[in-house]
Amino acid sequence: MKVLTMGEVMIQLNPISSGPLRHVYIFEKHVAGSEGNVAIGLSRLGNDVSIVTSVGKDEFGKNIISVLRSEGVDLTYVIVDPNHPTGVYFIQRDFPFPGSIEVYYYRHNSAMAHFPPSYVNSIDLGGYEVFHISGITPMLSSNCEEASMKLLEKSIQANLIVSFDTNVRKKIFHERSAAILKPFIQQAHILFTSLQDMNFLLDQNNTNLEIVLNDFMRFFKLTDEKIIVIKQGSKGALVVNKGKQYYEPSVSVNVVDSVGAGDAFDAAFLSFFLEKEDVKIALKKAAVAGALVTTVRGDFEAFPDRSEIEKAEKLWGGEAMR
Ligand code: KDG
Repeated sequence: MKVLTMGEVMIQLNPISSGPLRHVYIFEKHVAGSEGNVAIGLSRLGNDVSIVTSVGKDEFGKNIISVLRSEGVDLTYVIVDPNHPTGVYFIQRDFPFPGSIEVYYYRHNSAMAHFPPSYVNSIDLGGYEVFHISGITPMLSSNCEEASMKLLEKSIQANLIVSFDTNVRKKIFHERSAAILKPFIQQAHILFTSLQDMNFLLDQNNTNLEIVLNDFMRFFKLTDEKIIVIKQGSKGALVVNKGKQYYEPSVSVNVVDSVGAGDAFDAAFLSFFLEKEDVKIALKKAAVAGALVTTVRGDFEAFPDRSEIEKAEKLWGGEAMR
């Protein structure tokens, strides 16, 4: 399957200790960013993936390019911007309370934030079957909003399957986010979301998933043709399509770093669903991939290939996977 994705790939500074960042002294450097994580996951599963992104003409940009290249992601549409730096973000863990995870972005002036919308005209969609993007990209800047909207329209015109993850990130989302993301939510064939994301976009806080999903579908005028994948972290995942519901519990593992699990889930679900058109198989593989990436630091490092997913399924098998 040939997939195009668009998003910011950043350098992640991942602390090796917990607590407030002012007292963290040692960070591990990783390459991260939602759509880049999905691209790497899809590539490890044997798909041809290209990413549309922009990095700075700096050491971090070189780092990102070499990681994407070594992971087999096509770099035809990667801009190297001499005037703006590669985006960076830090993770803070277990502060102000145990279990909390907060991210601190240094990306408002990044190369990706300055992505030129006119560049989309030069993207040749010939041969691509799928376009994947998340709500993060249109929210990065007005340039990114315009560019991602143009690429969405171009993908629809070229009859690509559109995959969209709402991916709400409270630090960059705002009161206009629902309006900006509306065309993506409405035109996606496959929509990944969560209870929290739907609540945020509806500007409400309701814990009843069924009610929230109904409200969400009504608000965005979604028909039941859409494949809606609701990720619920350790509570599993639910797919709703044509009046049917499919549920898959999560796999219980020792979580070392949960950041990136949702992207791994998306990549595996997309790859297996579009290959076999079987929601149940795709959900099982996605649950395994999502769990495995949480077992080591970084967003994508532990993303499994096909044989590793099979091994994990055999090892954990049946009830042990619950
Ligand atoms: O899904 C993981 C991403 O959230 C992380 O890598 C950083 O892309 C990122 C973002 O914008 O928060």
